[in-house]
Amino acid sequence: MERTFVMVKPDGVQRGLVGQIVSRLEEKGLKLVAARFESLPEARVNDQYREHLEKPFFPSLKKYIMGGPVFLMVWEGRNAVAIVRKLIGVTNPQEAAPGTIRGDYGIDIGRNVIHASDSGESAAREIAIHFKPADISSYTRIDSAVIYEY
Ligand code: IDP
Ligand code: MG
Repeated sequence: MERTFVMVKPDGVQRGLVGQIVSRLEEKGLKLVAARFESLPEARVNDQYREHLEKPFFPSLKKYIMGGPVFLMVWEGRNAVAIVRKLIGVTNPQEAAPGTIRGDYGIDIGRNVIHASDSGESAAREIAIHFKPADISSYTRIDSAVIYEY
């Protein structure tokens, strides 16, 4: 089983998409193991997006992410990192396939509704930025026996 970090960005929260997004991941069969609603402090935004610190869009990205509360989550499941990246769609919502979260809900690249880790390594790093080990629950979804073949 793998864990991934997912965040509904401020535009997604303000547009009332938290419930839809949680439902899509739940219905896929992934297991929610941690969640928190809060406004991110600057240090954690810099840490979260450290590979983009020098990019020309970073100042606007930071303003966007700090523009309101976000919904932080950890999801668990077999191949969860790759599955969630597929469910959210590519970075630019105009190119994201219909049926994906960005493809269904976004228009501009700088307002793309949701973040999800892009690798197992990023997932571990990003989860540790936002959650303590004790924040993450361990339980069995009652339907896991019919979601997984083995
Ligand atoms: P990702 O979120 O699909 O992993 P990244 O390339 O890691 O995409 O970029 C992180 C975030 O930075 C994007 O989700 C988007 O919010 C923002 N971003 C990326 N490229 C641009 C851009 O060219 N203009 C404005 N914002 C951008
Ligand atoms: Mg990224």
